[in-house]
Amino acid sequence: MTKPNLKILLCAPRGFCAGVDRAIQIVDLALERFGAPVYVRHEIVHNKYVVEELRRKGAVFVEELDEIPDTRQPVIFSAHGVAKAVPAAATARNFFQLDATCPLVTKVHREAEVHHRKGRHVILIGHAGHPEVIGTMGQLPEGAVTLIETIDDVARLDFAPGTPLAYTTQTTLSVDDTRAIVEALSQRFPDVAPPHKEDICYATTNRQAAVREVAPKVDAMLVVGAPNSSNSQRLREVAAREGCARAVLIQRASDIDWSELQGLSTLGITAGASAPEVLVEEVIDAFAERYTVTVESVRTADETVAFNLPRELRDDPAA
Ligand code: 2E4
Ligand code: SF4
Repeated sequence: MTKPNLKILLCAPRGFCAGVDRAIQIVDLALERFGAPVYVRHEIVHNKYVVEELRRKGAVFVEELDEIPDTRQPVIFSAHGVAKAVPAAATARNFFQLDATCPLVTKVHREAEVHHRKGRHVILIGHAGHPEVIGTMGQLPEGAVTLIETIDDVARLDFAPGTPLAYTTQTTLSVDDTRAIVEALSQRFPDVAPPHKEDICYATTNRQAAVREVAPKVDAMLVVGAPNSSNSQRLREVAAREGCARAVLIQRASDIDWSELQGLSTLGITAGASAPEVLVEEVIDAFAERYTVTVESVRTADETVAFNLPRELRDDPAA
């Protein structure tokens, strides 16, 4: 029996960003230099495959520092960043700390601090309960940050007239939703201080743009990524909003619901910033078993961003 044809449009850029690459490298190098175990607070990035690979090599994942025994082995903070109380508690226990927080998240942390120092109340646009939001809110004292998630939340803000305000955002939000929230915010509070440079990061922006380009051209869009991955969830939303009726988030090939994906002639594939390319390849291979596939890359941006490793892990610490 001949297989039906399927044209796959592969979004580019997709998958690992510079912050994820750096975070995983930090765990790998720590294992190499200091041996197992190394402790990692929270999933280093939101991907089970990545976490399992590192666990296999000797990483021990915990949610909180009190799960870690007294040790001189490295304790690594995940790419999403941590509240100030976390390194403080680690220092109190004499832990050897390695910070895998993405430098673009750290940038938001420092920005929030500057606003606070200048007497501004900080409005954070983000998703409640997400570790990055917990980390950013935890840069400032209790009550100094107000979290908003939607345009409706803007209407509910009740600052006294004349309160100096600033806003910052989570790095992985929907570019379109955030624009609308910021517009509403600036309308209600014309003097609200914006970020120096956009807080939604380059990788989030570029991955969403590629999906926006591909989604209208395909019968279905698969986003390789985890349910707890904010940036991956946003990619699925963008595809659905661009009119792609079947926009689905899958962790890997075994998640594909073949009954839901019948009658395809074109398929878009992308991957969240925390999803390794090997899982994209696995998905393409699964389709190649059922279809005669042609794969075309649709590139909407080139990425050259790379971040330095923490000093403790550089070959030449003076460099
Ligand atoms: C830190 C900041 O934040 P999200 O849930 O998208 O994290 P994930 O681990 O999926 O992606 C990496 C990352 C880490 C993104 N922004
Ligand atoms: Fe950093 Fe952006 Fe990647 Fe998040 S998605 S780790 S902020 S580069």
